Amino acid sequence: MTPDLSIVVPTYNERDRLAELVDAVLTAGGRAGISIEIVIVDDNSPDGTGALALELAKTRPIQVVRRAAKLGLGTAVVAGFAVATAPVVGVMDADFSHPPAMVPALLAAMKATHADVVVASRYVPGGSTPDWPWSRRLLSRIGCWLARPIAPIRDAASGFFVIRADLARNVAIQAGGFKICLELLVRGAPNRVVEIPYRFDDRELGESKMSLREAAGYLVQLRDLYWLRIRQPSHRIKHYQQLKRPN
Ligand SMILES: Nc1nc2c(ncn2[C@@H]2O[C@H](COP(=O)(O)OP(=O)(O)OP(=O)(O)O)[C@@H](O)[C@H]2O)c(=O)[nH]1
Ligand SMILES: [Mg+2]
Repeated sequence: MTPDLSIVVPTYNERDRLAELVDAVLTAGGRAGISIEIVIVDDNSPDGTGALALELAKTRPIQVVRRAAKLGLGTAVVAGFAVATAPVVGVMDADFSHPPAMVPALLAAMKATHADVVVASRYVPGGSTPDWPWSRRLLSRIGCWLARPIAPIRDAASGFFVIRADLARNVAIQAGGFKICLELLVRGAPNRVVEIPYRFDDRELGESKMSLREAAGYLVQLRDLYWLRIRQPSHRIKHYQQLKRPN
């Protein structure tokens, strides 16, 4: 039977909490009456996450994609979308930054609003990043603000979203485009996009892993996407809506 939603979880050294995450997502789906397939994409994690994922897949609706080396978050998501079987696909982190209980709400919002993409957002009213130091908040805000002219949503750098599977697969995501949501919004130009607030819970307090290299990669991605928009000015999101935090 086709699941309602395939959620891609890229993993690199996530052994400690992966089983807990999988159960939390599936339980949330069960409560909401939706069937969820989880697609774990592991990049040969040294801690054995891949083997654990295969073990979990024996008894749960999980597909496992194992890649030979750490090839990056962006390409992991694309690999997950490629094998997903549901008509709607999504992405979330494995480290509980993204609340598993929100997953059904994203799908429900998609159904209710006929959206093509629903983005869980830190930056619409009700969203937050309570554990972050001001420096990380500032950098993240600047990053999202820089994307506003090409993707008029508040949290274009979000790593937690759902999208129509056909749309996701139609977009040729560039290798460097590690902010996958932004890549899909600009290259895919979905008709209707909705944002829902959520609270981002950091796995570690304080320290940001944001490196200069990541920041430079993001600027390159932005440059490419701005260029695309200049060449195809009408290729853009038509309808945008913010929703309230689900109860
Ligand atoms: N398959 C795969 N997954 C990755 C890779 N890099 C990160 N991930 C996973 O992608 C998700 C997000 O990565 P994180 O390391 O949490 O990134 P972050 O949230 O910016 O950093 P933290 O502040 O440490 O949480 C997690 O589930 C990671 O395990 C990669 O190269 N390959
Ligand atoms: Mg994280």
